[in-house]
Formats: sequence, C-alpha cells, structure tokens
Amino acid sequence: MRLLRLFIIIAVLALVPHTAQAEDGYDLWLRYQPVGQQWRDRYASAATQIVAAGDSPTIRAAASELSRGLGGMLGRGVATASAVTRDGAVLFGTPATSAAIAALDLPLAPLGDEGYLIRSVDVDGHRATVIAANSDIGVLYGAFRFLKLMQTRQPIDGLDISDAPKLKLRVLDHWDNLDRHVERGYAGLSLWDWFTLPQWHNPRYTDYARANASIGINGAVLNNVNAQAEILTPRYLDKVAALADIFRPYGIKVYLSVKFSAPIALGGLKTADPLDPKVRAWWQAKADQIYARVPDFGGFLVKANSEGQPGPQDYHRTHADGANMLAAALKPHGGVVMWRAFVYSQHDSEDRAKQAYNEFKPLDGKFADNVLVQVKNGPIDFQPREPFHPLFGAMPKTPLMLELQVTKEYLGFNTHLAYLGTMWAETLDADTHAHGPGTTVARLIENGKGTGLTGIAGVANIGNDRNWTGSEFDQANWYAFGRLAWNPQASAEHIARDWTRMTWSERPQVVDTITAMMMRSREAVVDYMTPLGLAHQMATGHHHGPGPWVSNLGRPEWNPVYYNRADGNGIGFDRTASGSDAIAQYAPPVAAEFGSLKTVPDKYLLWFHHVPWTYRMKSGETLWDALIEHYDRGVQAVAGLQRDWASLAPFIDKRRFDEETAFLEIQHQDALWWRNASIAYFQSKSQLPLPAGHAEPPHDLDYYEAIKTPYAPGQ
Ligand code: BDP
Repeated sequence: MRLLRLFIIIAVLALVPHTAQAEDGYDLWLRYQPVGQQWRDRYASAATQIVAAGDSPTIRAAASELSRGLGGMLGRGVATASAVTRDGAVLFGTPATSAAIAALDLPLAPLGDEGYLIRSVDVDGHRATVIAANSDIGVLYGAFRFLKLMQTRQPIDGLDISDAPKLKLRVLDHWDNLDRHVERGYAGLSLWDWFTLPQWHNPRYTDYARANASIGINGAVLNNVNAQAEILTPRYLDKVAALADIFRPYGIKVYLSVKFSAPIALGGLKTADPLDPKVRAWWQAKADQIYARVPDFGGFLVKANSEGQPGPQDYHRTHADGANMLAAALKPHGGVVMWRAFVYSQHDSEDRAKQAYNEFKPLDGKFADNVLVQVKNGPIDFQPREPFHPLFGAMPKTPLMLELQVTKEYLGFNTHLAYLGTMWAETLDADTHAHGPGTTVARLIENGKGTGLTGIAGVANIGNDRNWTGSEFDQANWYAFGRLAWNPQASAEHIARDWTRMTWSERPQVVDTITAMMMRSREAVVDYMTPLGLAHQMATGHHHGPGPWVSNLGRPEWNPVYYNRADGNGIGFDRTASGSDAIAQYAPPVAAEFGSLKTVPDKYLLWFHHVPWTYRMKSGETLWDALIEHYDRGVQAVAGLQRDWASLAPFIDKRRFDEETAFLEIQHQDALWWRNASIAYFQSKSQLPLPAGHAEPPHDLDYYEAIKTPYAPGQ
C-alpha cells in the first residue's frame, strides 16, 4: 500500500513540467531563473567575474544585484574581484572611482546624472564588459540593464549601449493612509507599516526599492493625496526618514502629500492663508524640520480645493499663491512642489471637463520655478479612455507633469487583465498641435520650460499582497509605468514583450501569446465598459461594476447620466460649440478634428458629440448597432484571452496559472455584467431592438439596478 502510494507520487511528479515549480509572484520581473542550455553555452565565457569600482551603498547594491542575477541565471557562482583578472569580467563604476574606467575615456558627458553606458572593452588585456556612468546611481541602472539583456536572452558580447532618462522626476504616488488603508488599492494593505517604523526595516522595503531602481523610478510619494496632516508631525517624520534611508542607495527620493490646512491642524494657527506671514513661517519651519531628517527630501504633492480638500481658494487666493508659498519653503533645500490640476467644483455649473483648464490656464507664468503642475492624462478622471487633457500645450511657461493611474480603479481592479502600456502610449503619442504638428504630449512633458524640471507620476498599484499588485498581470503596469517614465516614447509592445520574458517564460510561444493578449486587453475593457467615447459609467463610490442609470448623487458630475446624456433621441455629451464648447480648449487643428462628425475618431464620438440612436457611423451602420457590437466585442475579447491563456497551461507554473485562470473567469463574468446592464439601460432609452445575432440581456433593467456590491475594495 505504502509502496503504491509512493509510486503514485513519483509518477505524478514526473508529469509536472520543468517550469512548474511553485512561484508566488514575489520576485516580480527580477526572477533570475536559470537560462536554458543554449543560452548557458552562449554566456559560458561571459560574466565570469564581478568587479566593483567603489564602495558606496549604491555600488554595493549593484554588486549584490549582479551576483544574485548572474548566479541565478547562469546557475554557477560568479567570483567577485577588486580588479579585472579574467576574460568575461564585468567591471562597473564611475571614472572617479576607477582608474581602469577613467582610462577607457568613455563618452559619459551626455549621459547626465542618471544615464549609463555599457560597452564590451579590453581591460588589462582581458575581454570585459564595462558598466559606467557619471554617478553611482547611473551605474546601478546600468547593472539592471545588463541583467535585463540576459533576462531577455540577448547577446552580451559586442555591446555598445548608452541610455539616459528623458524625464527628471519619475515618481510613484502612493494613495496610502496612515492606518494602512490604500485608497483605490486592490493589493492588500499599504507596504508602509507605520506602526513598526522607524525601528523595524521590513526587507520588503528594500525589495520595493530594487524593483523601482530596475526600471528607473526615482521618487515615491508615501501618502495619499487626500492627506492626513499628521504625516508632518515629528513622530511620523522619523518614520519617513527611516524609509528615505532605505531607499537612498537605490536613487529613490521620498516626497509627501500635504494637507493645505496643516498649519491650523498642527500649528494651532487660525488660518492657512498662503499670504499670511505666520503661515509662511510655519511651512518654512516645517521644511527645515523635514530636511534635518531627510537631507535629500524630494518635496510636496498637493491636492488643493478639489473634492473637499482645503486650499488657497478658501482664502480667495489662487493655486499659484498656494503653490508658491510651499515652493518658497522648499526652495532653499532644493525641493519641489507638485501641484495637482485635478480640480472641479460643485459650485461651477460648467462642464467638468473644462474646469481644470479654466482655472489653470490663466495662471501660466505665475508659478515659482520649483513648481510643476501635475495634470491627469485626460480632462475627467482616469477613465478607460479619454482624449488627452487640454492643458497639455496650453501652459507654455509652466512645467507640466503627467499623472497616470497605475492602480486600475476604473479598469476592473486587480482581477481584470488590462495592460495599460497601450493606454498611456495613446496619451503620450497624442498630437496636441500646440506648437505645430508633432507636438505630442510626450514631447511637451519632456520640456521643462526653462526650469530643467520634468516629470511623470503614476498612482501606485502596490500593496502588501505577496505578489505586490494583487495580480500577476498588474505587475506589468508598474513595470510599464517605469519604462515609459524613463522614455515616454518607448513602445508599449516592446515593454510588454520584455516584461513577459522576464516574468513568465523565455519560450517564444509563451512570449508571443502573452504579449498579444496584453496588447489587446485594454481595448477589450473599453469595449465592454465604455465604448465609443462614453465615460464614468461605473457604480457609485467604489466604482466596481456598471451604473449608467445613476442620477441621484449630490453633485451632478458624480452621476453617470451626466456623462452619457442618454434620452429618447440619442446619447453622448455635446462638447462642440453647440454644447459646452470644451472643444475650444484644444488647438485649432485638434478642435476641428474632434469637433466635426466627419472627422472625429469613433473612439471619441460620444465624448464630444450627442448623436441620435439612428446616427449613421462611418461604417454605414447605426450608432445603436455599433454600440451593441462594441459591448459584445469586449465580452468576446475576454473569452479570447481565456482561450489563449488556457493554451499556455503546460508552460506556466501551476500557482500563477490557476490564479490567472480564475481572474479571467471573473473578468468574463464582469464583462457580461457590464454588457448586459449597459444594454438594458440604453435600450430603455432607445427603445430599439438589438441587431440580428446579438442576444437580449437575460434580465430586465430592474435586476441590474438592484445589484449592489457594498464591500468592493479600495474605497
Ligand atoms: C479619483 C478617485 C479618488 C481620488 C481622486 C484624485 O476616485 O479616490 O482621490 O481621483 O485623484 O479618481 O484626487
């Protein structure tokens, strides 16, 4: 009996494919799994020795990453040495720390503070690879790039690579509260365990920093934009300082979100008026207190006069008055202010899509030179699809920082597969025509308007879940954010391919299949949630699931009906001259394209136009039929993702495979829910039959309206 059981166990184990070892996602894209035999042979005489030039914490981090990565991938020990003594050595450092590197006379000048160069060279008669930079952090970035070459199975001989980031601030915004709840977080609690800081340094903090450094992220705003004033108390600043110390070797600066009324809450002042001398002195002293603990503190992120947050307008001052007061406090220490343009007001009856532009455009040129205005990708709010924000191109004297949402508040939380690289590339590649054709959003944010300040922010999707992001595929969005922050003109597809190779497998079939799944995933979400330019159709509060009928909320612009405007005649928001005229906020060629029914791309049709249900699309079909087709296309696309994923079963480790299989099933059910509920609602307005071949929703509208999910996460 026992023998039989043993036999069965051995037989079952023999069937499990080689790749099926337990993986839990913790290692992200830094798995460093052994390369296959073919690549082991190719790399046999390379990477034989690690030679660190210098001994800073950053150089030590690079050395440890190289040993970990090379050891893991090559399955052999890699010696460390203080000088190149063998063929195949990897020598890394700066000309300042290494005579051998200085002697190579490499063209490092154009690479700035953070760029790097990787070259195959001869050192003391030995073939070697040099990873060199002007600064230690550039060296660390170069080390990660060298490892990536091997992770993505590229040759590592004959190298001549140099690279430098196009943006200066590449920042993750954590919407983390001090009780560890993460607003719009779908990956567990906040990583920051405020209660055990500053004493306990959870090793995860270092792994977080490694992951960020591997993709060039160099800043972290630790707390929620809906800020709690207490983060600025000495007790918390000590905790902040502990994190800053851990992140520093990895080139990551910490920033804090601040509550504009903190001088009242913490300082006992009667006002937070930015022009009041006592208020200004309070912030100045606060900045001094912070820099005494964190000498390289990055600065403040501010959400002011938005969604109930206090701000300068409470004192009849402008956003510029508020931002400049904080900027003055930070300036002596080299800090910056990231002032958000995400504002809209319940007292303003103007189209919500117009309000940020209306408030900020007149302030162009009025901000201090250490202020960036942080603008979301679209004019409303991180929807599955929005046209680019009209402020891009409209503030020629102000450095604008693009804000993206990595966490998928509006794209299915952590259970829907939606690769956001394509969505962000759509914004970055959008032509604003602000200074003639070709003035893309990417080019605009790469221009610091004479201040040298450029930046991009991503609202993080990271929590304390074992796999960091709540799903394996959401790791790709963290990864893609970093890659696009480094180079806003990078290709979303290349990024997806690199990530897949590093995260899943080197097998071409796996790489091709997963990359293709990712590339069409976001469009699927747009199709089953908000096709043809619809937006903000989600349920109230938590934003999980459909709610196109919702019309009872306190502020008009919180209601989905405000955005869809569906009635017996038609659907869509007229933002042309006959409607809100939001179109006039764009440069004339863009306004002309989006404003005309003849030229507006289908994907923005209902964003800019209200059209009859029977309106003829460019394809010749009616809008109603096209709408239904999009919903069904979205659902079918998810079924396609499920089929593709199932085909990979033999090649993916079981734990990760099973989880994604389950998540895709959740996505499929949710997609059907979105499709059925949306069609039921819009049909109650259009009163039209569904086109042939498209099934009626299985339930009536009352049924869908009655579905409630009060405990959906993230709220
Ligand atoms: C909205 C989120 C809300 C944020 C807000 C913001 O629902 O939780 O506070 O954006 O960006 O999309 O400030």
